[in-house]
Amino acid sequence: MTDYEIAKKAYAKYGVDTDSVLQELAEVPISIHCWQGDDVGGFEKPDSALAGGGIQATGRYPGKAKTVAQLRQDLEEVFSLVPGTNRVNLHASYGEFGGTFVERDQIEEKYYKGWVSWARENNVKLDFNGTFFSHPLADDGFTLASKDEKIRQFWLEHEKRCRRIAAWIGREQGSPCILDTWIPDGMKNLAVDKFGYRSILKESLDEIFETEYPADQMRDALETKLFGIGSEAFVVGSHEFYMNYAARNHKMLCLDMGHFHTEEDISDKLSAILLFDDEILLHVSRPMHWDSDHVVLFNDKIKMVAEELVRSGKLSQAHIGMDFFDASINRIGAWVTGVRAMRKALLFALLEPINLLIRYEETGNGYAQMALLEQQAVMPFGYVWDEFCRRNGAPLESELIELVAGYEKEVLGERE
Ligand code: RNT
Ligand code: ZN
Repeated sequence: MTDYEIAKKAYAKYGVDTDSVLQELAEVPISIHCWQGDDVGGFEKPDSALAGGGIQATGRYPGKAKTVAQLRQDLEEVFSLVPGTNRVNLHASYGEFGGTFVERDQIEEKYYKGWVSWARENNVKLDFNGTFFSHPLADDGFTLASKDEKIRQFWLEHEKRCRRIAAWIGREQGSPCILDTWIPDGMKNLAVDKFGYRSILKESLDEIFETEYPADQMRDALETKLFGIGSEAFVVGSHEFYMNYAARNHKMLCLDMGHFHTEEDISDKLSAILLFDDEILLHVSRPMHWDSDHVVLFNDKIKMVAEELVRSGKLSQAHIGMDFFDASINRIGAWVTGVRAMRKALLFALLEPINLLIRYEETGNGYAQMALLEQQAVMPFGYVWDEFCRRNGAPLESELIELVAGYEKEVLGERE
């Protein structure tokens, strides 16, 4: 018997069919964020770098992608190292601007044409994000909620164009492009007119969503946040703000795992939100003490999120996007480990004997429910994961270090 056959038998004892789980898992899309490859720099200027907005990439590991071509090459390497269906999540600042500076309120479809063709060649679909940071007009901490009408108009125009571009991408690729909107708006010190700023943001959103796009072209997600560096005292787009806005306006919420109090259980929010909203976008991240955007690992928090999506039967209504950026280690390795961790968590969740667990729970057999959950950790999960990698043409866990080192030597090492 092969390792996989042993595992298949072990799970079958609990009524879980590993073959059909592997099939289902392969089809769940994970949207790979482009910004792990260049520390959220983008390509607006030759020396574009992440600035402001309360997010930070730390580290100076060599080999970062400095051109669109390099970033694509790195993403292709990532595709070869992660099993399952991938999408790619682009930020507006990653357009191909052809050597000239294009203001954010002037972006157009044509700057993303190259990405659409590249995505087609690589058999991936694209998602999109407006870029509301690393810009002088975001420097005073407000964009769509700004009391400066000129600043607000600038960002309104940016967002309207992002939605139009997302819809165009969706049409081109025959799959809805998820547009995530995260704005940094907030205050470092005491905020007095909170109601005023939130009213302005609501007004801006209402204006933005006046234009409707078909759901098979693009869908909007609004990303909530607790605080950022420089917005410790007040964030306009808080969880409550967007949760209400999304539910009343049929928009999606984006829950970033780093955007809550560190002890909050993100997984517990899903059933409450998905009961009222049709869909959700996740930004899967690993906050360490704060919204630090560490590489996602196969840990309890991520397993709990995956379990909740599977147990609730809402997996297909969740759009899974990754959001982390670590500049202190090999960036390809960081990407690969994070995306594979998410995929592993989904596999772990799909392998649970859910019906049996529910039966124990319903019949008041709390101990059996607990013991069966505990048993999941010692089931031959690794054999099933290896088989998934094999079936999807990706390397095994044990092969990764060498492959990432090889790419570093051959490709990253050649970049100055
Ligand atoms: C910031 C948000 C946002 C960004 C990306 C780059 O706190 O998480 O999603 O990380 O847009
Ligand atoms: Zn995020």
